[in-house]
Amino acid sequence: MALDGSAAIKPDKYGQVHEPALWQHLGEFTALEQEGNAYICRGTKGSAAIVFLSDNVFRAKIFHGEQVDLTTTVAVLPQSGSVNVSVSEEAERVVFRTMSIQVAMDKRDLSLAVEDLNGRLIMQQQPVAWNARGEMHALYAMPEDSHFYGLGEKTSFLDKRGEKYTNWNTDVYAPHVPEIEALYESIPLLIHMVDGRSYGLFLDNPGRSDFDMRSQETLFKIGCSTGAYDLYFIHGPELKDVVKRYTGLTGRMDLPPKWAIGYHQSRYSYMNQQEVLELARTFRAKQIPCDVIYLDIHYMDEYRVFTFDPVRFPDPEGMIEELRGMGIRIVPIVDPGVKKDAKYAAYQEGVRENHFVKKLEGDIFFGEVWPGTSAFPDFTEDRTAEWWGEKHKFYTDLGIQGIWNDMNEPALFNESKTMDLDAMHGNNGKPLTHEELHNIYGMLMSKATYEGLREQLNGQRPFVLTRAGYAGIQRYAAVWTGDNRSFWEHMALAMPMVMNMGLSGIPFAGPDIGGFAHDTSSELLIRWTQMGAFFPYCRNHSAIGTVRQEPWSFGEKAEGILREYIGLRYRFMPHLYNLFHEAAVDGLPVLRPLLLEYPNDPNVVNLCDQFLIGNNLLIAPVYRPDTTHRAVYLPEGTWIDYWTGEAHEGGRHILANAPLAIMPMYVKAGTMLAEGVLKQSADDAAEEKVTLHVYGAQASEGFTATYQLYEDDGVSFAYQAGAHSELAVQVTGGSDSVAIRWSYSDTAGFRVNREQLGFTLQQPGFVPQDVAGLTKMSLESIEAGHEGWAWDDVKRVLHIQVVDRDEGGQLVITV
Ligand code: MIG
Repeated sequence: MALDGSAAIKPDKYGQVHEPALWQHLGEFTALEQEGNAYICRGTKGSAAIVFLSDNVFRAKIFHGEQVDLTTTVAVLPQSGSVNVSVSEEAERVVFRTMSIQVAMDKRDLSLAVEDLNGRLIMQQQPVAWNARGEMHALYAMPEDSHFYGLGEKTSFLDKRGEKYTNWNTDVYAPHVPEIEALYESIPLLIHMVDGRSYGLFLDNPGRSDFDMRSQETLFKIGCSTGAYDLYFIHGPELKDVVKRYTGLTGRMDLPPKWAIGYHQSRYSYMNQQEVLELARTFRAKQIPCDVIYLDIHYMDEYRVFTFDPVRFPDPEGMIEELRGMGIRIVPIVDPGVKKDAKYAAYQEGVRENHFVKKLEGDIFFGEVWPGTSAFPDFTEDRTAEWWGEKHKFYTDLGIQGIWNDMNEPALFNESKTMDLDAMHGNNGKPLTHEELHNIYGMLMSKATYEGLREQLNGQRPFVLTRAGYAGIQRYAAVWTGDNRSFWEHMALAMPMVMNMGLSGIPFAGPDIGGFAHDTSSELLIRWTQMGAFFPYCRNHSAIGTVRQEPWSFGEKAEGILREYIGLRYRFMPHLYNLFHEAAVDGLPVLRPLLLEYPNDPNVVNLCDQFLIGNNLLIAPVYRPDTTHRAVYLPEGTWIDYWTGEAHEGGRHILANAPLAIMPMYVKAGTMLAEGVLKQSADDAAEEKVTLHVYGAQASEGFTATYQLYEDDGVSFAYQAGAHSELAVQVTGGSDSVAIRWSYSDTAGFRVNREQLGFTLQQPGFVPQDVAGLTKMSLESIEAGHEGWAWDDVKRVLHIQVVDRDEGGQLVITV
C-alpha cells in the first residue's frame, strides 16, 4: 500500500533510529556517608548504597543521582540483626570488612571486589553502567573454571555456562526448547562456582533482567531494562551455604500439608462431577494411591472465577464431601482474569471497589483471556490482595483447601502475550508501570491466595500451586513447570530444571508427569512416572485432545508398574516429609543435583540425568525409549543397589540394568532411610509404623549412621507452636557388634500414632548371630507383626521389629 504524506518518509524506514546508547558510570569516589546501617558511597555522577545484612550477605544498590531509596521488593524479607563492619579508607579503595568477607570499592569508579579474609578474590565487578533508556548492567569476572547455577526455571542443562537468559515471565506454548530465554518464572539469582567455591548474585528487580554467560569469554553480564540495580551478594563458599543464605533472604516455605506431597491427578479438563467421582472411585478400586484431583477451567461457569458451572457441576459441595470420604481433595484452577460482565459479582465488586489494573488515564485495562474480555486485579495493592484472598471463601466454604494459579505471568491472548507495559500498578501508593513490575505479578497473586486461604482454613495448611513466580515464591506456592510436551526430551529436561529451581530456593517443584501437550505413550508414561514418583511435586497432567494418561490408560502391565512406583512414593512418605521439613528449616532442596553434596567432584558439575533425594538416595531414571541399560555415576563412597542389594564402589561410572519395571536407585552405605506403610492417601489415619533401613552397617569401631525423623500432624500449623516430635536413631559399630539406639524428643505437644518400630540392616558386613533380648523368628512372623528378628540369608537383610516406646530404646546385635 502506498503511503501518503510524511509517513512515507518515516525515519525508521532508513534503518536504526536510535544512536547506540551512551553508557554512564558512577564516576570517581567523592565521599562516604553513613545513614542507619547503610554506607552511602558518593561518586561524581551517582551513588551506591552498601548494606550488610549479615557477615556473609550484603546489598549494593545503585542510584543515578544523590537520592537514595532503600525500599526493597516483597521478595526480600525484613532482615534483623546487626553486623560488625569495619571500614577503612585506603588510597585507592574503601574496604568494608566483616567476620567472613572483605568488600573493596574501587575509588576510580565505585566498582566492587569481594575477597575472603585471606585476600583471595571471590567476585570482581566492573563499574555499573546505565544509559538514557534506563537500562543498567555490570560485567563480572569469569575465570576459566567457572560454572553457573540457579536462575530458577530455565531450559538447557544444569550448568548455565555458555547460556544467556532473560527474565520476563512468559507463557509460550512451545516453551521447553533450548533457545527459549524466558519462561513462566523469574528468579534473578545466579550462583557462580569457581574451583568448587560458590557465591550468589541476586538482582532484585521485578522488571526485565538479563543474564549473559555466553557473549564474552572472560566476563559475564547481569543487567536490567528498567528500575533499580539492586544487587545482593551472597557468600558461600559452600554451595549449600549460598542456598541457605539466599533462602534466609527471600524466605522458605512453611511445611506443606502432607496431602500436597502425595500423588496428584489432573487433566485439562475433567469435564463434570460424574467424571470426577468415577475417576476417584477408579483410583480406589485399583488401589493406586492418590491425594488430589484437579479441576481445570471447565468447572467454571463460562470461565468466571469463583463459580461452578451449574450443569456440569450441579453439587460441588456433595462431590467434594464424597471425595473426602475417599481421602481425595479437589484443587480448582483460578486464573487472574475476571470476566467483563455487568451481571457478574466479582466483576461488579472489582469495578465498584477499584481493584482492577488501570491505564494512567484512568480506564480499566482489559485483555482477552479464557472468559473473553477480562479485567485484572492489581495485586500490588494490599487492599486488593486482601479482597482477592477473601473471595476464596467461595472455595473454602465448599471444603476446598488448595488452589491452582495459572496464567498469572500474566498471560493474555495478544501479541505481547501480556498486559500493556504502560498499564499502571498502584503499588500501595508508589505507582509503577507494568513494565517495572511484570515479573512479580504472579507471585503477588499466589501470595494473596495463600494468605486468604490461611485466614479461612482455621489453622489448616493451605496449598497453592502456581505457574508464574518471582524470587520468594517458595513462601507461598509450589511451582509446576508449565506446558511441557509428551517428549522424552522434556522428561530429561525436567531434571536440570527442577534441580536449578531447588538451588534457587524453590524446593517444591515438578513437571507435568507424562507430558502436557502431545500424546504420551505407555513407555514414556512408565518411565516418567518412575522418575516423577521422586520429584517433590508429583502430578500427572495432560492437555485437552491428547491421549488419556491416567495410570490405567495403557493396560494392566503398565498399570502394575505405575502402581508400584506411586506406591513407593507413599511408602517413602516419612522420609520425603522429613526432607520437606529440612527445606522449611534451612532452604535446602528435596531433589538435589549431586553437585550440592559433592561440590568438589569434577564429574558432577553438569551432571543432570540423575539426582539425589536428600543426601543419600540416588535416582537414575531411564529417559530414552527402548532402553534397558544406562550409565550411572556414583560419587565417592559405597552405594547399594536399592533393588538387588549389590554394593558398588563409588567414584566411577557403572552400567545399570534397567528393564522397563526398574528405575535404577542406589542408597549410600552408612546412611539410613525411613519407610512408612503404604497408604492410599497421605493423611490416612492408619498407624504410622516406621521402618528404618540401615545400609551397609559394619560391626567395627568407627561405623556410625544416624537419622532424624521429624513428624507432626501433617495438616495443621500446630507444629509451629511445638506440636511435633523428633525420632533420633543412631547406629554404631563395635568390635563384633552393632548397637541401635533410638529416642524421642519434643513430644510435648504431639504424639505419633505408633505401636511398632521396624529396623532393617541392608547388606550388613556380617551375618548376625543374635539380637539381645529378642527372639529369632521367621520372616513371615515378622511380617505378621510379631516382635523379634529374622535374617534373610538370600537378600542379606536383617529384620527387627520391636514395640515402640516413648522413652526410646536400645538394641544390640552380635555377630
Ligand atoms: O492456555 O487451563 O499451563 O496446565 O491445563 C492454557 C488450561 C491454559 C495452561 C496451563 C495448563 C492448563 C491450561 N492452561
